[in-house]
Amino acid sequence: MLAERQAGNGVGDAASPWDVARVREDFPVLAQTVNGKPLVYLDNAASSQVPQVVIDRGSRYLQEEHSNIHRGVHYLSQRATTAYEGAREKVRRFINARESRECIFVRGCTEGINLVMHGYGRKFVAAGDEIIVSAMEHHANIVPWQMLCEEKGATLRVIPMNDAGELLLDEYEALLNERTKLVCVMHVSNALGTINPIKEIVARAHKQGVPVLVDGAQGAPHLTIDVQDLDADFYIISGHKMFAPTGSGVVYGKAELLERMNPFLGGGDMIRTVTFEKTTYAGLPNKFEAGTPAIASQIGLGAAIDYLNSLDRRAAHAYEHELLAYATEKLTAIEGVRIIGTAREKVGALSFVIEDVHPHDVGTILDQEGIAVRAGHHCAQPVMKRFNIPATARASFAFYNTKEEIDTLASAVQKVIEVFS
Ligand code: C6P
Repeated sequence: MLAERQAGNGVGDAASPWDVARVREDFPVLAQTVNGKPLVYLDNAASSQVPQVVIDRGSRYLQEEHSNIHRGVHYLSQRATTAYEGAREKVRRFINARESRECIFVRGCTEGINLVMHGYGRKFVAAGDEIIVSAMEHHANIVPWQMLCEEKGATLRVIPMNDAGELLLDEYEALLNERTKLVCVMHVSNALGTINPIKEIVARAHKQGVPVLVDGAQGAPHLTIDVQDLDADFYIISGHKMFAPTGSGVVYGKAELLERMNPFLGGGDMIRTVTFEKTTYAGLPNKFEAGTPAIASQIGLGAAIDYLNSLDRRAAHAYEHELLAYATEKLTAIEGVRIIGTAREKVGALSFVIEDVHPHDVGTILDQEGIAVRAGHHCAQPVMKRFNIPATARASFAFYNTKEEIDTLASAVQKVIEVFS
């Protein structure tokens, strides 16, 4: 049941009213027509939209502050550095990390997971070791670990899931052993919408002394994240899925782990001293931020966090749950539609297939109606294989979507069925 929420999953229970019409005014992109119809943007799991305040913050940086950080004594460089480091502190508070140096800026979740693979995995994983991932992972949380296993002669183990798209925790427990070096699990599934019981997953791994990486790409936009409460060792975020520009993202890592890791990229700004004989590295977080970073994007992420903090986030989360429940009810009622992913704990994404219609055709017809959904395997091919389907159509929601938009989606899905019948 969507209403039955697990303790510690970060979903709000607030019942305070959500003024969606007001919130929509913050997102200029939503007020347009596509193919002559009002845009219905239901592809938020791929990239969410950006509010005007974030756009304005990016413009102000480019108009008044654009400069390189950490390098100049001049006025602009200092302003840019202050804004960039200010964004890091905003991230720290947003996820409740102990220290801002535990928040490493990266371009997104894919880069973040690769950073941990190179920095932690290549140093601490050896032949015969095991890494555990789950059956519902995005390719970004499979492929880097597979590459590492191939390089080191280690083995990838997979936590299976049931037909609803829920991980089997007893099977997970049975996979943990003295060879396990890392557990890598997503917080929320982009393909199924499942909210995984991360606190429990972390606790079971820690009992065996195994660190846990959480792919938070779909968790951070919909749940309240407290990395200390979850006790996650790494928590990875993509900014463009939480109302910030592309090119922004974060690797949270516990300081003691980050300090023991190797750097990822080598170059400027991540060093203390360089000679041809030897380089010594800077402290956290600079050790992991070689070269000029995406300054404008990360400042934008800081502005997106300010924006989120200006909202009643418990009400936003509750409203998103309401949308998902409403959409589930509407689509389930249509004959020929099957929902893929029926976990008790879900947020954000609703995947579905229509009998005898390829999801790409669904996506194309919906687009003609001005509705943006994603059709495909969602970079989760093993999930498609598990459910024995080539692909799904996926509607994914944000707090600016409306029940009227879901009605439009349901009518368009009905139309698709008529076209193909
Ligand atoms: N999922 C989707 O439409 P990047 O692309 O690096 O910002 O994020 C990768 C990523 C990692 N983990 C999860 C759970 C994700 O959902 C994504 C991105 C998008 O579902 C694009 S494939």
